[in-house]
Amino acid sequence: MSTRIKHEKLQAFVDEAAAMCGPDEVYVCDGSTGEYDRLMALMLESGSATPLKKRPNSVLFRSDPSDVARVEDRTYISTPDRADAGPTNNWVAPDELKATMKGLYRGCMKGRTMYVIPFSMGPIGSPIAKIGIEITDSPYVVCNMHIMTRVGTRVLEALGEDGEFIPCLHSIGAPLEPGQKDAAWPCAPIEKKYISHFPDENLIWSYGSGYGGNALLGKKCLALRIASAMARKEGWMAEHMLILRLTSPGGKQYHIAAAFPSACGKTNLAMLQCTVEGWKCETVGDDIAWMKIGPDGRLYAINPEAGFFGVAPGTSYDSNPMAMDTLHENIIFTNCALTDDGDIWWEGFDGPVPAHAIDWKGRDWTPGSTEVAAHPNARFTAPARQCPCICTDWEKPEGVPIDIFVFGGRRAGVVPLVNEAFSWDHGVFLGATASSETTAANIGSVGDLRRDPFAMKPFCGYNMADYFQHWLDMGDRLGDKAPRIFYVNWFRKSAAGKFLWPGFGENSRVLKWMCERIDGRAGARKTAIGLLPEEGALDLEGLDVPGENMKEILAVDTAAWKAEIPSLEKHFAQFGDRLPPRMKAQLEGLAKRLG
Ligand code: OXD
Ligand code: MN
Repeated sequence: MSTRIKHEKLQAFVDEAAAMCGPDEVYVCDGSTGEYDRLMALMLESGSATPLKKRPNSVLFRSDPSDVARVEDRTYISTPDRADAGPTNNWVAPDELKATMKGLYRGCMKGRTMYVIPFSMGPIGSPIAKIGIEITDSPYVVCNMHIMTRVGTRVLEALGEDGEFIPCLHSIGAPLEPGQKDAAWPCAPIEKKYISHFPDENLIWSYGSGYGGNALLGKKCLALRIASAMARKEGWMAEHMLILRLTSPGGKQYHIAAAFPSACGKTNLAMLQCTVEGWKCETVGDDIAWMKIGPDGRLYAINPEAGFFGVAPGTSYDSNPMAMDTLHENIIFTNCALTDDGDIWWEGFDGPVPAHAIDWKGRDWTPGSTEVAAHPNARFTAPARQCPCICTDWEKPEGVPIDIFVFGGRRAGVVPLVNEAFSWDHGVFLGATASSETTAANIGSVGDLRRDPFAMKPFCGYNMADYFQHWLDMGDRLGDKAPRIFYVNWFRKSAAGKFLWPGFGENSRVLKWMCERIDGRAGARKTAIGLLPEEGALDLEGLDVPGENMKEILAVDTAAWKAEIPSLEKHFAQFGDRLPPRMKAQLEGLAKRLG
């Protein structure tokens, strides 16, 4: 039985969507386990989900091969003035985009149920949380939202009769005629997919895709694109950042928020297993941080999500044991391979490669095949509470106080292992110029250098130059309570192409140095690009990295940095006179220091 709505504006949103999309039925989600089980049973019965014998209450989905990832070139920030979306976003005028999408939405839910999902980003009642309502015709989306967010009646109760909510309309764009057999993964063709954001109205319209961030609208659409625009107006921050707590042997806690582009090991860092004696790491979040200034003037962060939507390939007991131990039960896997004994598998999984599997397209697969068994963007949807190293305070309504911001990227050369910013403005400059080499997970040729400011390029819901200014404004407000800013590169290689730093758990040594910097206990040497660990300041006890590697990885190659200047200038030039003068001054300062 559908839950009753007592909120006039919400009822109007539901009625309008139903009139436009024409579903057979409307169902308001209560968020119960029974509801999840019922919907999953329907999908198991129809064959769109496959049960996994080896993992209780876990299933595998295979998406349509055309619907496997976020579609950045079909993603729009639709503001009345194009300049407000900025040079890094796709733009169509709101009237035009709405007219096109209304044409697609008309009758698009025929033959289907329209689900109304009340969800909270952040613990219900947290002063940092926000409520959204997702309307969708996909039961897969409902079940994923059950894991990724807090959903149901308790959210409706928090909303009351006139609370604020962010309307999110989603359709897979595949109406069913009477008697028509449904596809295992219904969706619309690529040219009909639209992931649209109207920041002036706090409104999200998504059409044509059932996958990940295109369809689970609480994540990238609400918690980053719309929230970043709201945060600017309201004076807080919505960032593409993991949050972790590090505890020293003496019991002192440090909270770190870190931003990295895709495929730079964000989930691995969030679930780090410290190799330095006596230090402990706990996970607060692996993808998104919402931060507000607290009564004491410090910056407090919550993880607005309740689950992990992690990339499966490459995840193993070697790379991320905590993630592996999160995945034993209650998981939705998408586009992984299926083994003959009823388990999932992907490239990089522990143990022997199975002699036979069913690949993500549902075909027989054997080792040596020219194709991968799991799609490179195959995912697990996992409840965060199942993570063995989830922080005891991960749902604390007021959040955790952030001490340190880290930016980074994947660079084979030039950028050293770690670098501390001279000042807040310099730290904002490091974030604004963050760069990474493309991997197989990105479009374009592997190894191309891309600027991905604050790892927010695909997620900033307004003009990126205004976003830099918002960071500067937040720093002005935080003053001496502002977190310290660092930049890392775990991926530097030797001339022979070998990684110089072991990474993974050993990264805790670098985080320890940052904590000691905060406490004024670790030394740094001043270089043209920032403050680097002085000789002996990094704790390398028990680590088998040759001295010459350490020297190379902490070297500042002035000529190579000078050669970066034109690319930095070009990057900033795209923002024209909207670029904050303080950013321009930082670039000039760097050029001057390099001589
Ligand atoms: C993600 C991403 O899925 O950043 O988190 O693409
Ligand atoms: Mn992400």
